[in-house]
Amino acid sequence: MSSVEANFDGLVGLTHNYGGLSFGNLASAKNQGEISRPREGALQGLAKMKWLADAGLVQGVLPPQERPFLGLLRDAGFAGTDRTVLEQGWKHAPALTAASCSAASMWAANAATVSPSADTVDGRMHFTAANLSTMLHRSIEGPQTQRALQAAFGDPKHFCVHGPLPAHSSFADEGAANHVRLCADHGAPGVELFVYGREGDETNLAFPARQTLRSVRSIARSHGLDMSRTVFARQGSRAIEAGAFHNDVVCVGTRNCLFFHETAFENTAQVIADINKAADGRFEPVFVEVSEQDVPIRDVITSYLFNSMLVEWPGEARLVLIAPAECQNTPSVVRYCEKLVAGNGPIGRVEFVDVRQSMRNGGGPACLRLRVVLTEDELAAVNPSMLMNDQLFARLQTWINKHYRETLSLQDLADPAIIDEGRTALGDLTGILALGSGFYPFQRS
Ligand code: SUG
Repeated sequence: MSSVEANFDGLVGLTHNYGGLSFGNLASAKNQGEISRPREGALQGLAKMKWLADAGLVQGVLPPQERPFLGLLRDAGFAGTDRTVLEQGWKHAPALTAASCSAASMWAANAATVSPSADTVDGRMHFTAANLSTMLHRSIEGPQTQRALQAAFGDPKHFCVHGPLPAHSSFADEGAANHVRLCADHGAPGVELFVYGREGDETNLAFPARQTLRSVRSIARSHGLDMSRTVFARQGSRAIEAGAFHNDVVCVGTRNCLFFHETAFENTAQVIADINKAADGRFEPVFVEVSEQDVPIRDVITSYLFNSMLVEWPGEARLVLIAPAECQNTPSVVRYCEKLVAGNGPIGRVEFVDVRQSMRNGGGPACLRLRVVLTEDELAAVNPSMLMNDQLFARLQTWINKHYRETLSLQDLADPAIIDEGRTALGDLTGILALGSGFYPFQRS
């Protein structure tokens, strides 16, 4: 049966802002306190989805979460009406309250780790919602992400959605951003590559390593993966210290192609040997390694070259790299891309996409999407209201233009009006995406 690699993108949330909340993410730190443009950000993300859907790729939509998330402030002891909780939060615990307002769930590559049914022992697709336990503002996403995945992939005959791993540092998990799947064909059994920055509790780098070996081993076990086709690789400490807080900032892969920077792994030769061994007899992996000499790691981080989507474009023999527009401003990257497509390797074209609002928080085109390989039967079992088409595009465009603020400063987030503004918008979205009753916290209280 033929399978496709679908992309499910997170919609940029109503409170998209530059809080400077992600230590080790250089763009987040650099743009702290800037005024954001939520409407523009959401429309940029939507345009990317529409473009790929129009090209014939299967494209899904994941809903933003309710923000501010007053549950966090209530857990921290603030009480009273919703308005009082937010006001008191800003007055007495501003950092915590800023975290409760973050729209970071838009970066769907961090929503979950996904193992297609061709790889799992029970023949179902497995998802593990990420606990995102390293960053406070992201640690509140997991349970609602699980609900969103359940809304999209609710049929237990085909899908199994696991809850987040335990919320302890040794189980730190940031989802598919540290996971790559290589294969001969999407529907064939593949090699799953899990990348971790530390084994468990140790903290030995200047910036946090957000994924652990304990977490990825746990996920591989619960997804029922064949260990002979599973590779665990340590992320390069040089890359983490240069600002590659997720592996997908230095590496992307699809089909039989792994495209990565020379600093991506602690021991590149070992990773290549392990992947070759795991793929043996099934497919011939192709490794496209970019040297420090061609593109220095600092240019990798500013341009986000590797936070590109590597896709099979309908009708094209070679893969297409969908890179952030910022790549066009980095001479070493421009030169490299010209050389890349002029060669006869697996990548035949580079396209640039404008997701600047997200990029300024360290989220490129690949961060915004979660890849889900679907057989025809599985695709038929997905919630159809969450799949992009002309009608959904038009409805979401109208919804964004109606509800999103044009600009947002950190002070604006202290205005209690944003609570109801958000709820009204998400109430409408619940209907548009057919998310079911009691989907959002405010709909359950
Ligand atoms: O977790 N930025 C996100 C960016 C996530 C990018 N995802 C992948 N690489 N897959 C993060 O660091 C910034 C929020 C702020 O500073 O307001 C933030 O959370």
